[in-house]
Amino acid sequence: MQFKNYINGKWVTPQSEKYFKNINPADKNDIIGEFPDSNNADVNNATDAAKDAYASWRRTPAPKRGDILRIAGDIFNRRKDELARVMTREMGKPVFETKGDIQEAIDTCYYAGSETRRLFGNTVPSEMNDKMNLSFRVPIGICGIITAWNFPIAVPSWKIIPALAAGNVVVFKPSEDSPHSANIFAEIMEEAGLPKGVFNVVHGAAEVGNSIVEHKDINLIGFTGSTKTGNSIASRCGQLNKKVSLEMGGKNAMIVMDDADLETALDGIIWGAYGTTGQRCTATSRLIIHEKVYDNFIQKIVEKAPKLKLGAGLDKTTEVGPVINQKAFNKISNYFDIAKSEGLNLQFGGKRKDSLENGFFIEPTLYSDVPQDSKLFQEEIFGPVLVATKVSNLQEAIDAANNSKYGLSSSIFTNDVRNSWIAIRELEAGITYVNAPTIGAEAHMPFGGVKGTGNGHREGGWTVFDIFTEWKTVYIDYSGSLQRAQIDNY
Ligand code: UN1
Repeated sequence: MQFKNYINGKWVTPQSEKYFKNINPADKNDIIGEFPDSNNADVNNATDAAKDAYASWRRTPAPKRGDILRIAGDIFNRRKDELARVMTREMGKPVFETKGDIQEAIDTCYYAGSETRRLFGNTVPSEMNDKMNLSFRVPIGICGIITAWNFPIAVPSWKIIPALAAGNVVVFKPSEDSPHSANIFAEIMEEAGLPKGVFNVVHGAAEVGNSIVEHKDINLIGFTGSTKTGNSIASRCGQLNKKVSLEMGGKNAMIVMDDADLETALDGIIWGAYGTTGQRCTATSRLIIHEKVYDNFIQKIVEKAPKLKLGAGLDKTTEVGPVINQKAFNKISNYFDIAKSEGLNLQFGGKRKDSLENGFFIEPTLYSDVPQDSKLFQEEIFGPVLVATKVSNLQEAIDAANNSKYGLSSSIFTNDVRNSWIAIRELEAGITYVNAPTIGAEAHMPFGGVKGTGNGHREGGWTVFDIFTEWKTVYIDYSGSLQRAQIDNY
């Protein structure tokens, strides 16, 4: 089956007349369909449509925009089961996880939809008599949204829904690994009543991404993906004077202190490290354990993790799905070779799942006693690979956690209130969990990271509007004569 782009409220074939194949990562022989391998002309068409639509969308009363977004939330809810299966088929994670992915979008629709009745500004006294100062949020214009495949609905929704709530219009380039989910996203926005041209989907690869970044009418780029691509987009946006928000890699650490509840910490590490097959930017990929409980805790993981059931996400009994594609499979396998050459201590895994040869299946993996200068301790692997390190006190644990170029999420398991507050204060990360793994962000809270993870922005919650709006400052003088600021009043 051939799928189309969604431009100006219509499903259209690409100007390029080229297509790429999307396959099921759990079964390479299952072809989901062909999607447009679009070009510059397709991006131009989408941007022209968005530009036309912007004129009236930005003037639509914000609460009316919110009404449409809340209806979109209702439709995501109605289509949850069906969309979850589509998403699982194209990106692999089990259906209970893809349902959670959609739930984040539902939450975002309801939250951002109701935020349109606030979008508060500030009213401030003037320095002068008979004058009032105020400031309020205004939209930015056309937003180019470029996202990854690991949360095909949730992550785009974190950007697209608040962008629209604030009165912007969108040109969306989904990942080539999750294009079908993006088309259903567009169907839902259309059914919710979004006017034509306000939201457009252009499928494709780097050419589409580059055209979006370069387009003179696109005012903002919202990007989630690799650090390498994000950095190059940001430098180009710097030259073009475009606003850019980046959400890139993570190498998130979980600390387990000697006073921790080890059974909860065990459940936490299994979910944090191997849930979504480790393919979350928030995945728990480093485990830092107090020496007093180190051997015991490693042993608990060794007993539990290898029993996780690998398989196709559409199978109800599956706990861990495949990795996304051949490239990811090769990249992760290469880390197993690096681990061998570094002489790392393999506890389990470290190889493909041979019995599931039709898909990209990799066994959950644990290396213990991993030195902090190991590539596996430092680099984002984006797979079911966990490294563990031993420390002798809280300060060493925090130093180990902070020994990373990334700073997205972090976690500490402890029952000591002092340990937890010191960790909250000292961990260099945008997010810190106490007694929970590094995953599980909620849609109404700020989401993002420090250091190599981002560029200072926070999606989610109220802070996302700092990305998708500008401030308009207004001075209203009702004195009836000219009052010169800083001169006549001093
Ligand atoms: C991501 O990996 O890009 O907190 C987002 C979590 C999810 C979102 C992850 N709610 O892990």
